Amino acid sequence: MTDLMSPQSPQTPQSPQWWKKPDVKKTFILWIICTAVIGYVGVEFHVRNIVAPASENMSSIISLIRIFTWAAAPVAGLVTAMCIAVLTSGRHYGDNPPAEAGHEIRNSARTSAVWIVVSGLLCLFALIGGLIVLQQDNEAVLDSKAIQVNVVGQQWVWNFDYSNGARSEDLYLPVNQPVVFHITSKDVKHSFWIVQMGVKMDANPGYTTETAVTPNKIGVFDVRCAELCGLLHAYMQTKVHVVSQSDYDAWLTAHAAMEAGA
Ligand SMILES: [Cu+2]
Repeated sequence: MTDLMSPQSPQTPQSPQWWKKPDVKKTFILWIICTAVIGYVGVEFHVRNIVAPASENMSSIISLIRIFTWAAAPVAGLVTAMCIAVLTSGRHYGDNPPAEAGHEIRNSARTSAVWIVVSGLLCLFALIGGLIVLQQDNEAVLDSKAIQVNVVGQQWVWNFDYSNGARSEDLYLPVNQPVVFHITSKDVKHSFWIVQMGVKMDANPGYTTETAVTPNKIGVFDVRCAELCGLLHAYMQTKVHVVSQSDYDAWLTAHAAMEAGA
């Protein structure tokens, strides 16, 4: 175990093994406590304040945030525990080094290797978990039966065009039907965001981006712009009405007739 110590400060035979040292024990106990507190607070106060999901995508995103919060908690917990341990013990005043210096781990190849491998695995876990959830959004883009809606952002409104000619500044969608959004902008960059459905996609001038979702709850939800786009960006919002298939059909027919008559 002496390889975890600095080569310049070999242990005397009387020294306890490193994990038996009081400051290591203290840090370990603080680590457990900090991890539990950070994980609990992160999940309870952050994840539970996220809006109620109105699509499978949003449910997956919330689960993912919960898992990531607990995966990150031991890392944040260890850093916090070490800070508390260092600030509360072994404080030294004066010009000379403290008598018991020699706990440094920076020269330990094993500690560095463990930390690099653990960090790498956590990053890989976050990447793969994120990609799996993102992929769920994109599956509906390939669904040939999906409803197609053109979304146009401009300072500072959203416009929605349907394939039968209906147009609206409010979005209407039937429940449990996949929808593909073809998103663009007339002026500057915007970001099309359906808060409760986990949909957020850039709206770029001269370019069409696509994303998809299947709303799974009847109700009225929020559409916002998520990209600072000018003076009234904060007011660039509207509603999405998720309704039954028959209500949707009636709305769509009526709005197409209105446009044809206009
Ligand atoms: Cu905006």
